[in-house]
Amino acid sequence: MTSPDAGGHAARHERAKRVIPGGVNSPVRAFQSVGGAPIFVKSAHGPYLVDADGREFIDFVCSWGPMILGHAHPSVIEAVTRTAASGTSFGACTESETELAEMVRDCVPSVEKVRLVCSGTEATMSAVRLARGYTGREKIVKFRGCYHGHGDSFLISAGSGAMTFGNPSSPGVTKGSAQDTLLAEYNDLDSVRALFQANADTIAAIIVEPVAGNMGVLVPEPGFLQGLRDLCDGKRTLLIFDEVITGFRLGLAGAQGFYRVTPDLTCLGKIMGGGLPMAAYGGRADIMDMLSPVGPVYQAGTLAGNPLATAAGLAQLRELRKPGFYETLNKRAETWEMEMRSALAGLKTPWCLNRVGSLMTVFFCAGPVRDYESALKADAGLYGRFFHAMLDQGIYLAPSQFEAAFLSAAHDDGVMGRTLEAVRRAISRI
Ligand code: HOZ
Repeated sequence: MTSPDAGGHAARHERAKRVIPGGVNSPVRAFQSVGGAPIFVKSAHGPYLVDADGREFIDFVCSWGPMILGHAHPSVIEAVTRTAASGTSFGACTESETELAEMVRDCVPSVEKVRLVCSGTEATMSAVRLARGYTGREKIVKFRGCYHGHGDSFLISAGSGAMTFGNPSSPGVTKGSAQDTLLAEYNDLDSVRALFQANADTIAAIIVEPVAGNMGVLVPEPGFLQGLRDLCDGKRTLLIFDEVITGFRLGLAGAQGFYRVTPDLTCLGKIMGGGLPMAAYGGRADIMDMLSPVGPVYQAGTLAGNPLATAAGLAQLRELRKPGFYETLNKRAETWEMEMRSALAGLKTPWCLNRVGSLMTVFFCAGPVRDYESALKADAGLYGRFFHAMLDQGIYLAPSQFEAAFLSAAHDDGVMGRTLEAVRRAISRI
């Protein structure tokens, strides 16, 4: 099945493919696992994307998370345009960087010091290098199906596009990198314990998405995150929370506030940049002060703390700090889940819905979906048919089974009502 205006997008995609590998600058955009040509976006406002033919879609991708206020929020746009008029990059210090760092520290209690970078990938790569420098150890533990960006250490049994396209471990990653990454199973503390037993005193860090968001949404089972904390304690192993998705999404203090587990280092991105390239990693001051120029662990960036991204991030975080923001968003997400469950009740084949806060995935398989293996049981072909049945009705979902749906503050009752009607029609067709 293809969307009605696939012709125009197919031509645009063909043109893009002649100069860009696969016609995309990030693989999950390519629609490869759902079929058809990707839509080309011209603009966006509130909960809507507008494609190059002028067709409007309700957007549940929200740029993969950053657009928690909806697209083109007036405060963010005003901050960016005002700042741009004074120059777009200085490669020198600005007070707004300090202000954003202070805001992150004030919101996320485990963060005493923070370094601003430009992408989630940069944040996770740098956090792992810092953990290695701090501990003097080389190995890290990651979980199968978790995705921490495209750094070499992480493209081993990775989620997101790597999982979607069936290349969870990428060629080009050296054997050396691969052997320093130890693989555990999400929600399985015994698998982590076994790695600690077999690799005593060599593990620099455990890195985990506290709520897995890149093999679809997986909920951490009670005791899992605290169990990781306990395993690290006393072993001089650092616990790194990759909160690139959950940071400022589940609340101002992210998943660590939601589940009350304190990591040593935290990686942030997406929401904290208001849709511009901005990310960060931070944590205990004694660890962060190992970074150059204070300490010997090197990490740098010409555009790090860029004034436009900093202004967008500050503007967005100020909105999120207004009283009641998360209560309203999470309440709406709760209603969304209930209504989705009732709409999906008409589906003849098994399904399983996972939600934490305003992140949700419907897996087309019997539940529970709690780890990589159970996520892989989802019927990606059926998801593809559902995706296109929704796209035909003007609803844009993630073009892969193994991603999250994101709700924004702009997804009001009217928008959600239209979406649920579309879900009912879609499941009668697939
Ligand atoms: N799941 C990915 C980020 N968390 C999707 C974005 C991308 O790879 O382009």
